[in-house]
Amino acid sequence: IYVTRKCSEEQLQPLYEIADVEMWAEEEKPCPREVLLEKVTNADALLTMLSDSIDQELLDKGTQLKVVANLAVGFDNINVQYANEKGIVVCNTPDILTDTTADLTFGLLLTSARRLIEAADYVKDNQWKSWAPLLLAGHDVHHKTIGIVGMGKIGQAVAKRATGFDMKILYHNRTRNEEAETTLGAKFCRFDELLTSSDFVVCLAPLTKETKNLFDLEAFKKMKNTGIFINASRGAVVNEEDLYQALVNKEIAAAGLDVFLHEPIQADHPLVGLNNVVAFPHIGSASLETRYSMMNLCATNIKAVLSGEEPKTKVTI
Ligand code: 8YV
Repeated sequence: IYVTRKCSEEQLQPLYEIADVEMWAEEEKPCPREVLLEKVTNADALLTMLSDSIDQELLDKGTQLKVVANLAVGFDNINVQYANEKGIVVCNTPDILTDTTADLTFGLLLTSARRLIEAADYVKDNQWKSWAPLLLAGHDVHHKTIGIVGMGKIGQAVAKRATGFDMKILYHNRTRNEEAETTLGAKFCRFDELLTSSDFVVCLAPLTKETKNLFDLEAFKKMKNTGIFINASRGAVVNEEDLYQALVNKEIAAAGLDVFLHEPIQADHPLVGLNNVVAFPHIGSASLETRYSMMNLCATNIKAVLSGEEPKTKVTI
């Protein structure tokens, strides 16, 4: 079993019980592609992360590969169809990260709206000399309209948090989410209607052919000038150059981003330089409790497949 990032050995214990486990141990550097291409040749299982591209070339080299367990709910880094054609099972980690990711998403929204990072830096940088009525004044969150694009489990958990702030909830999704409508009062609407009517546009849609570059300049221009864009799904749903233009030209007021097109980004990334951008290093599911559960679920899934059993959370497309 090859594990492409340093994981907790305690959480991977189920794997140590059944096979030889090898792990990429350098924390500062992701497993290089050439290493993965070599390791897959005699691996029965891979435990992978989002930045590992599990494509046709790699799957062809894995002649004894039976299972790929991704430490994520998303699986856009894996050619699932090709894996399945080859009889390789793909697993992910849904459900257990829903609330943690929703907490972070709502936190990012609050942080962006109330300028919390700027405020904390203001004190740390010893700039607080006086008080003025509009000093670090942001935007209210309560009683505003949140528009959620992608009303899956995480979207719904964000909507639930929004009810606590007495927000009006709009959503756009491939299919209607009856539960969100009946229990949370969320209102389904067209994408452009959501953009024009929301104070906060929150993207939680998975990356697919349909959602790639969904948020372009045209979309940002439809948003309110006071609107705040939050992205906690995948960087590629956004055209980053268009987002930059929209922020610089004040088409929208601010953005809170946990995800980027090419991760990790560097501090000189144009979006990071903007005062009205809060950038996080893709930490949606990064609580200790949840990351331990995710590692454990990956291990349990791999163990199940290698023992000829059905894994708990298999990806089906
Ligand atoms: C991942 C994520 O855990 O679950 C997802 O889809 O984006 C994160 O929670 C993280 O990116 C590591 O792969």
